[in-house]
Parts: sequence; structure tokens; C-alpha cells
Amino acid sequence: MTRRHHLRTLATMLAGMATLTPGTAARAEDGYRLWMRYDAPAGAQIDVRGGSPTLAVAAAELRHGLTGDAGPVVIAAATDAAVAALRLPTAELGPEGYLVRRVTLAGRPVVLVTGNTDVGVLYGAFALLRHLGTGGTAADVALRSAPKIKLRVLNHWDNLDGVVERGYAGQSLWDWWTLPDFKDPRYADYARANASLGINGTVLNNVNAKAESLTAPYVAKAAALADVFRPYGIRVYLSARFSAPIELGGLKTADPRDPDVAAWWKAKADEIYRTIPDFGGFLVKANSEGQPGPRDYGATHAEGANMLAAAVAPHGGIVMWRAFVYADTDPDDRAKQAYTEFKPLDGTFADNVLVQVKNGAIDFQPREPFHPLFGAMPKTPLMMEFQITKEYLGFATHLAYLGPLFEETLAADTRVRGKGSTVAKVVEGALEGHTLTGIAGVANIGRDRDWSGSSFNQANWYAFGRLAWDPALSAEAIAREWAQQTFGTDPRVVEPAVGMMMASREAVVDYTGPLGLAHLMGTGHHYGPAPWVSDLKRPEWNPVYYHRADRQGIGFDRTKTGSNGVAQYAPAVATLFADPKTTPERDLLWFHHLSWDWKTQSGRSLWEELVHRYDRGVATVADMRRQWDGLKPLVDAERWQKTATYLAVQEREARWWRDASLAYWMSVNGRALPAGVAAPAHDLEWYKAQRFPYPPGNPQ
Ligand code: BDP
Repeated sequence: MTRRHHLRTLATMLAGMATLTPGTAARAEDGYRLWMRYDAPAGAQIDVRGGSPTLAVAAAELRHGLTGDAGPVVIAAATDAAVAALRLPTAELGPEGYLVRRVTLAGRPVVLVTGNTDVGVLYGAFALLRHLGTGGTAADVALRSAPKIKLRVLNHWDNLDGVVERGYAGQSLWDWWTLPDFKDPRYADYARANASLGINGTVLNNVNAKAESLTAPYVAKAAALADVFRPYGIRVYLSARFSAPIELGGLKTADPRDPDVAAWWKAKADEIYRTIPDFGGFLVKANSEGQPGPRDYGATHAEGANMLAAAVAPHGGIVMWRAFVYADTDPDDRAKQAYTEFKPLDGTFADNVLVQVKNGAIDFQPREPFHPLFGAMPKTPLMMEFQITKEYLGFATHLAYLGPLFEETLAADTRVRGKGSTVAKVVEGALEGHTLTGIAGVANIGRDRDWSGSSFNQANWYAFGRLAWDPALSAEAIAREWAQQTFGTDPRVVEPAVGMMMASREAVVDYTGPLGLAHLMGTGHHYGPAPWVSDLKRPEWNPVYYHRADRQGIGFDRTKTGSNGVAQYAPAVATLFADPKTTPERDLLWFHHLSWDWKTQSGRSLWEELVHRYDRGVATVADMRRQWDGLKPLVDAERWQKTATYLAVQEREARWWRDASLAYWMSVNGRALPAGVAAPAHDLEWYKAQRFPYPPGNPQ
């Protein structure tokens, strides 16, 4: 035997060992493969009918992921003559839906993957892989689905210097410096992961945008990314800085009513479309947290949005205009300001504008009631904005599955057109008959090997994508299918993992802000508890503004006796929220200022219930840790260890949140802890003295 031969034999043996011991902690994994862990030996027979790059990537994916025993698979658009002859019910699939089923084609039984477009076929290929990865077989395959929302978009808060604002998974994936020449193979893997979920758009740069991203060199870089993403059905968008005509164009103003300003944007849009013919359009953060905007010139948000919309309209582009506004000059409740500013503009936005609204009225807190704008602007398509990155939910280290948060918001009933007027129906356009519809997620993706900073954070990217496709899916079902694909289908792993995930977000709510409390975190970096902060120059930046705790009670009165924020909801909802007895307890202190002695549903006083919930949160994390410990023999060592370490961090930090918060509340209300409850580990001054100079994700 030659030396080469020896080595080859050894390599074959080792490869065999790796695949022969599935389910055991055999194979080192770093999380790079996300939920697309195709371990099957290749060999499937894939028949591609058509020659587009999209069909080619669909075929490559199936070749990679299917075993030979899947039988012959045919991938073809429904327009293919042989497929058309089958007269399948493809009409309702629309431009992006898919159909996967067993058929007889030219006398041969095959699995057919089809759709009205090649992108539909690609989504079908991924659906087939998901079906097989979650325990389905080729023999029983019968899949059919179409997305309910048109624009399913990630928002990257990535700066041009590689720092990701509120990013906890390393530097930006986009290496702006080496683009457009070097196209990192990760860009294609990013596109694969998104396409596997049906995400069809990506905003490459931070909403706190630099004008430079609109210069020719940066547009060329964006074009290189667009070229990689195109076969995967993903369009590129850019965040636009409203004052770019001044900064780049040398104009004296960015007033949207100025013809020179409009002409500058038109020329800029023409230039972008020459480079990126299928450019999606602009995302704009205007007059928000110091960003420039039309209000600087006394023009409205609609005038600003429409001017940009006119520039991209000839090319089929759209504008996503954010409603995340609150002004230091406005003394009104911050939670009311977006509604106050935007509702009167309903009906004045151009046809290719969507108004992008955060899920809640403050800012991506672990829990917020749904934003009152949903349902309040019937003539305007409202695009949902969720945060996938966990700025307020423990960064990347805490395990917090956001499926339940997304689901809770989407299922919330606005009651604007009677019962069943859910936020999902508003976003889907079903309630008011909009066809231009969208949903955005602030990405949690960076250059970490595991993309999202931890295995379980990947589930939040996954859940966003799946719910963007179909907001009616259940968070638990999504958790299960994710866990099956990520850790294998062994129920001894899947069921505990799903249990941990489903409990996790509520645990974070419990240990950071139970009963409707919110915005109690550290200043700037947003890391850890700081409910005592009261000295920041804008009142609404201070935690004390939100909790309003004093010796008598706690909570923000948003009823008639307070800010009357409840009046921004439809009457049926407003009535519920106006009375603490009918307000869901989870939102109690969001809407009401109540005595520490207020009797809660458990029979405990408000103070006792608060303490109980902090303790419950910590206990849930301890329990999650125990469950994960039990999975050690069943999960590969690398992913198991990182998660175990992070859970230990989470438990320590959950206690810190609980202890610091209780120490502070006791200093305000002068009450003792209920009998048997553990005292905080340190005194309040110790918690106040903690400093965190270089936390990740914090814009400097
Ligand atoms: C806040 C973040 C800030 C973002 C802002 C936004 O702290 O970094 O710029 O949201 O959404 O939550 O514009």
C-alpha cells in the first residue's frame, strides 16, 4: 500500500466514524452550519428543468442535503411544459409560493418541487429539506405554502467601519474594505440561510446612516453583495441619511420641498439602479435620536418620505420610513409621540411607502403591549419592526427565545374592525386590503463562527424568518422544527430544548421587568439593571421616568388621570387597558400607577408579586441550566459547552438583576422582603457603583 493510499483509507475510515455515530457527542460543531446541517451522504438524483442561477442553487442545495433514498427529485417552474401538463393547483401560490409532492412525470414516480417562479422552486427545495430534517420522509411529502407578507427583510445596524450597533456576534459580516473585489464565501452562506426561511430582502447598513454609503464606491460594494444574493431571491436595500444632499451633493439644504433636493435624490436613485438594477429601495430613520429629517425644515414625515419615494418609483423601488420618533422638545409621554405624529399623516403617503413601526411604543423592551399605530393608519401599509438582536434581553449571552414575543405581538387584537383585527392582519394587509406589505427584523448576525453569538440565538433569526413567511405559525412549533434541524431529531434533546426555549423569554421579563415594567437598564450600553438612574438630560432617557416608583406605589399612569396613552387604542382595547382590573397583568404597570398594596390576581400584594416574579425568573434560569446539563451526553461537546457557560452567565446576571432591582425598590418603598425571601447579595450602593466601560454593540 502506498503512503497516499494509506492516508486515503484512514481519511475514509475517519469520515465513516463521524457519520456512523450520529446522536452521540461525536462530531465537533461550531454552529456555522446553522439549521442546515446536512449530514446525509450525497447521492440523490436531481433533475433540474431550466437553467437559471436560482434553479442551480436550488439543485445544489438538494444535492448537498438529500440522500439517494429520497428517490428522483425534479425541480422545475410550473411553466415547464411537463409540469403544466399535470394541471397542479399552482395558481394560488403567487410569485413566491411552492408546491412539493409526489407525481408521475413521463411515466416515472418522482418528487416534484415547483412554483410559479424559480424563487418559488428554491423555497420549495428548502421546504423539502426542512420536511426531511424534522423527521418527514420523501414518501409522505406533500407541501404547499405561499408567504403572507411581501417584503421579509433583515435590517443590519452595521456601520461602515465594521462595528454593529447593538450587535453581539462580532464585527459586521460585510467586509466593506475588501468589497467589491473579494466576495467572502460567507455571503453566499448568509443568503442560503435567509432563503431557507424565505427572507427576501436585506438592508445592509445602520439606520443611523452615514452619507458615504450612498457614494459610488459604496454602491459598487453593495452591488457586489446584491450579485451574490440575487440567485437566492434576496434584494439589497440601503439606509439613507436624509441630509445626504448636503453632505455629498454640496446643497445648502435637504428640505424635501426644494426642487434641487428632489433632483439630487432622483439622480442618486438613477445612479444606484444603474449599478443594482433590482435595488429594493431606502430605509430611513428621520428626526429620531438626533438624525436629520424633514422636520428640520418644518416639512412633514410624509413630505420627506414621498420625495424619496418619487426618486425610486420609476425603478419599482420602495421607501421604508420609520415611525420611531420622540422629541426632547415634546413633554408628552414618549409612548404616545409616534402615534401623535404619524396618525394624522394617514392617507398622505405615496403608494410605494411603508411606515415601519416597532412592535411596541417605547423600544424593543422584553415586553411591551402592541404599538397603538397598528390599526390606526388604515390607508398606509404598516411594516412591523422586530428586534432579533437582544439589546434589552441579555445580549448574546442570555438564552431568550423570541418566538413567543413575536407571536404575542402578531396575535394581539387591535379590535379596530371588531374582534380578530390582529396585528398580523394589519401587517399582512388583510385588514385594509394592502398588497404592499412588509416585516423587518433587526439582525443578530455578525462574523462570529456561529453567526449569532450562540446556538440558541440562531433560533431567533430562524423564528423571525418563519413568522415573516407565515405570522400564524406557532412559536412552539417553530422552536421544535429549529431544534430538530439544529441538534438532530432525538426527542430526548428536542423536547427539553423546546421547553427551555419556551420558558426563556418570560424568564427574562421576570428578572428584568415584571408586571409591565420597562426601560430599567444601564445607560447607553443598556447592559444590566439601573432603575435608579435619574440624572440624564432628557427626562425620557431615565429609568425613573418609566417606573415612577415612590413610597406609595409604582408604574406609569397611562389612563385619563395620567398621560391617557390608552386613548390611542381602539375603544374596545382602551377600555380594557383603562382599568387595572381588566388590564392583562403582564402589562399592569405599563398602564397603571398602583399602590404597593394593590391586590394582584394571585392574592399577593403588588410588592409581594413583584418579588415573587423576580424569584421566578431566576429559578427558571436555574432550571434551564439543569435541563441543559442533562443533555451533555447527547449534544456535541463544542455547542454544549458554550451554551452551558452562557447559561451560567445568565443565571449570575439574572440574580444580579433581581438583587439590584429589589435593593432599589426597597430603598424607595421602605418595605421589607416577604418572609423567607433571600436578601440581595449586596447593598444598593454596590450595584450603583458597577461600571462597564467597553460593552459590545454600544455606539461611542
Ligand atoms: C434603540 C437603540 C439604538 C437605535 C434605536 C433605533 O438603542 O441603538 O439606533 O433603537 O431603533 O433601541 O433607531
